[in-house]
Amino acid sequence: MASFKRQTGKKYSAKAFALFVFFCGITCVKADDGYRLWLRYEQLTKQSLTAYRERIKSIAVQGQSATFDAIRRELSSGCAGLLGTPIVVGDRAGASVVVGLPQTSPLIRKLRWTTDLKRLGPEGYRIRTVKERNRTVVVIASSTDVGALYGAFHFLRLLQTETRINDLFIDQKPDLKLRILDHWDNLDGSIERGYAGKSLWNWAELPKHIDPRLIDYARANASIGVNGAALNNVNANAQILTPEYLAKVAAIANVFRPYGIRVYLSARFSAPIEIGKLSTADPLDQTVIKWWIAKTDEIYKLIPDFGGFLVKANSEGQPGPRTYNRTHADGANMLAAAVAPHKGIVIWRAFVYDNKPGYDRAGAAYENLQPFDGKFAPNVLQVKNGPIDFQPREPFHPLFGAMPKTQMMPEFQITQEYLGFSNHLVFLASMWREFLSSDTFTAGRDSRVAQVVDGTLFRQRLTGIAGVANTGSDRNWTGHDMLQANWYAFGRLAWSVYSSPEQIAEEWIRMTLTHDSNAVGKIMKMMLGSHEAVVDYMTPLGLHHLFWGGHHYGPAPWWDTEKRDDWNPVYYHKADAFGIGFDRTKSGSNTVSQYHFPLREEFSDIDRCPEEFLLWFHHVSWDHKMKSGRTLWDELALHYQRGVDWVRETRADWATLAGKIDEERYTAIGKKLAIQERDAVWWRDACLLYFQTFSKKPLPEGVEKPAHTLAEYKAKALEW
Ligand code: GCW
Repeated sequence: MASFKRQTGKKYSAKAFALFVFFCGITCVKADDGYRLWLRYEQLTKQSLTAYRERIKSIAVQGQSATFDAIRRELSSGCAGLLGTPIVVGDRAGASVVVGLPQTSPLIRKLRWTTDLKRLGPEGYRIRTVKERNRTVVVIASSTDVGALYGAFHFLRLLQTETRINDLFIDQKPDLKLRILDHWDNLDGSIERGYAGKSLWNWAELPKHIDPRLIDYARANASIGVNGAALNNVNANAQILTPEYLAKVAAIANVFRPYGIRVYLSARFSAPIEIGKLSTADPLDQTVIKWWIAKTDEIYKLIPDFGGFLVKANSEGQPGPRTYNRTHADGANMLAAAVAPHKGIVIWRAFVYDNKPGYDRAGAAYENLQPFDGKFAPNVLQVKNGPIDFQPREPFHPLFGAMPKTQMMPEFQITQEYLGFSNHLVFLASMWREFLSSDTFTAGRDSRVAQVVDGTLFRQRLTGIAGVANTGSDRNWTGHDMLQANWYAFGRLAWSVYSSPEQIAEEWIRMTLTHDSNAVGKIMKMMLGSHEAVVDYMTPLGLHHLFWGGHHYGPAPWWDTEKRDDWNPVYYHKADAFGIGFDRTKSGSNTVSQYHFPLREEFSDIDRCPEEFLLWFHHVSWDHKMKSGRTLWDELALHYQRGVDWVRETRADWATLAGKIDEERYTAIGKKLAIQERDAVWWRDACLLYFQTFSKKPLPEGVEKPAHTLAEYKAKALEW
């Protein structure tokens, strides 16, 4: 009889070993390094297995293309894994799941869905349970290969989340056309504001060697509907546009194509000088215009479905049309003309803020761009969600709702430059939901940002959204296992701008972490409370930009040494003996006027301004009476404490999940939560000690005594 030996030398029978393995399968959860993201395809729980095995006996994927091959691979590995038994995936009629297009599948043709599928657009799909000659068949249909791929991923998601598939009746199409990840990846492999390792693009080895990881990146994106990737940093290096690099970019595009992902490139405005040897990059200069046309043609020869250019111009030292006394519209339109014959687009960033004495950075993008409403060729203006810069909480950017004749797409930051890098658990869907649900009042009540963005309000043709990626070469992609949820949430919200953070969180947890309902509930609570908590312990009540200069990790509200005022926290909080906050009303910078009536009036009125934005719009006395009846000072201190308390409770909740999640990720997430607690305490203490030098008031009851002195917090940055 076969036997295996333990170190003790004692012998055990194979039967005992089998039993041991069996019980392990029940009681402990297999180690997981997080690489598979939400596409783990681990065997499901017993209840759903029986039903699914009954329903899914064989799968027919009817279509021939690289995309259909991808569908076959995904359904075969997905279903085999989830159902714990190999499933035949072929193209034969009679299968219990059929995937295809009217032109590739006799069954789908017979169902006469062609018109409906057209209506769902090139990326839409239909999933239905239909009766076919006394059999029940799940049909996944689309008018395009990529639509079918999205449908296949949707079907897998239903299984992964253990949803009933007996009577499916699903029609889906994306709310937005462009769903793009912006990578701030440099050509040397580093990532600006990246906290999960190096770039996923291995430029040195490309185009010869294709890292198989690129396929997994594409799969993950396709599974959530992301259909574009801007590969390089917006602080761009013109080298990316040289033939040498374009060949590498083309190799990446070839990997992404079957998954419906187009590549975009950040274009450096001065490229005609740097790599074209011209003496100018003036957008109205004929040689410059010709250079961009030739360059664009060259790109499209290599990459026929190239998405287009993303441009950061005249911002933070980047070159742009203003360098030549031309307008943003001049610059954007020149590039748009070059890509137009190829159906490419130009995404022009609105992150522009010149530093003039006495100005308010929050109003700068509006001042620079709003006057050009209607003057942009069919470009897309990419606007950050808030008027400053990806702060833990900002009011929505006033440009949404102020440029009805311009196509606009929001830019989110999935990577957490100002939210604790890849150390802090912050589920960003809550923040994005808040932004999308904000009412701009631009065409009366209920003119929500989401309606501006999805084109229902101003009928823009090109709709979209971008997110600065949080991915990198770390084995688990995002540094912190839980932050994979933000990549996931970005895609899901981009597909469906009205979906709820609750639904997204639950889906993601069930697909990624556990099916145990009790554990799912606890983790949802953590995720859904996390954004408010980070705002509490970093920048409550409308405070913003209190970050240590340069890296933006820990607090430094005292920071006052940057050459530009608006890079210094003191510029933003303006704490003094009277109070704290930035007056953006008429008595101050008046940038509140960039919002519409009656929101403008509400924000302007210290008594009606939502407290979460109080110090964003007002300079408020320390003694100001808050809604709670407490003074501003006490309330501020209690918010900081509340943020710390939340992290502690979350750690305690996490401790109860031992055994529910595999050991590897359970431990890794636990370690990150410990860092988050250390940091939350540090934020609270550093900020309160510093603000106390102005308020001169004691900490209210319930707020812990700081662990160190202000001098100690000032002496050394919080390390990550
Ligand atoms: O948030 C700021 C970052 C810069 C970034 C810039 C931008 C890519 O600190 O690192 O540059 O925004 O969005 O252009």
